[in-house]
Amino acid sequence: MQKATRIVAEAAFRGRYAAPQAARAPRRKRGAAPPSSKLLPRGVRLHRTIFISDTHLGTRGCKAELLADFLKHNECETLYLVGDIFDGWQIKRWYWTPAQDQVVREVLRKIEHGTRVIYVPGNHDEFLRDYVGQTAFGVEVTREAIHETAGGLKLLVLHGDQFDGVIGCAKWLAHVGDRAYTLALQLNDGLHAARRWLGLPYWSLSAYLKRAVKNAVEYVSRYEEIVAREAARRGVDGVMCGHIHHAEIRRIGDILYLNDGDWVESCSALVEDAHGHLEILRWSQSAPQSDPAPAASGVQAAPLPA
Ligand SMILES: [Mn+2]
Repeated sequence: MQKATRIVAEAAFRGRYAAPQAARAPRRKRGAAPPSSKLLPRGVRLHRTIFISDTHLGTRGCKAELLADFLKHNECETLYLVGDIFDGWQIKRWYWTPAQDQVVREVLRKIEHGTRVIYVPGNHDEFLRDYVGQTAFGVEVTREAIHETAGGLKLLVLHGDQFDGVIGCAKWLAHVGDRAYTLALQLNDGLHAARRWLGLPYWSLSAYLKRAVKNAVEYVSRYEEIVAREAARRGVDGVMCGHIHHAEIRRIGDILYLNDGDWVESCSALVEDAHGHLEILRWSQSAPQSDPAPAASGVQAAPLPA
């Protein structure tokens, strides 16, 4: 059993995007009573809104135990599933575990207890885009959404894959850069021996990796800028997306750029409290500790296949 731990990040943002005056009363769901902090069991936190994406259920990469644990210990009035929740691309190699089952049960339990769940499909679960405008099992499916924070900010909520074509950096190289780190260390010795045996000249793996990481970082920042530009064009205050597996809260011009990360590597969610404060939560097995500032994450900026 995973120990519930919470790592708080981006504390600096606390208060910066808070409600200018008193927070507005959150909108109540029709019918079921909303979750109330008075009734919460110990160790459970109540948020106004939780955003998660890129859980890639159905793959081996999905950190389902941690995700189920997170959902168990974090309640909310509204839960946004910001795409790539199920991985339909892996349907031929479908991988399902009791923990992944538990994730689904946790979401359904939330609905039963009055949480509004809004599902914005991504590219890996685009088969669900056929259900846009419909509600299934209490989950509202929509192409994109506008979320208004308790502080009155209008956030455009979308997965973000529609910007892939205009980024102009090689995503596959960013992807390779990410994968290369884990593989390279294992392959390094064998690779050098093999190249020597084949009579090939020395080839610097580290130089290659440096290039790949630089590309990955460029990819992320290009993506963030393009998404923010779209948000500005749409006249909203901010944009909440996923897709590149890189959690972030930052200002880009007048736009508040928010990305809730993923549950393949970083195990992160973006949460809003009753006053409209926005923060990134990272869920981990280890003891709670402060999360370094986003810029300090360095090589972890490399995105995954989005
Ligand atoms: Mn995606």
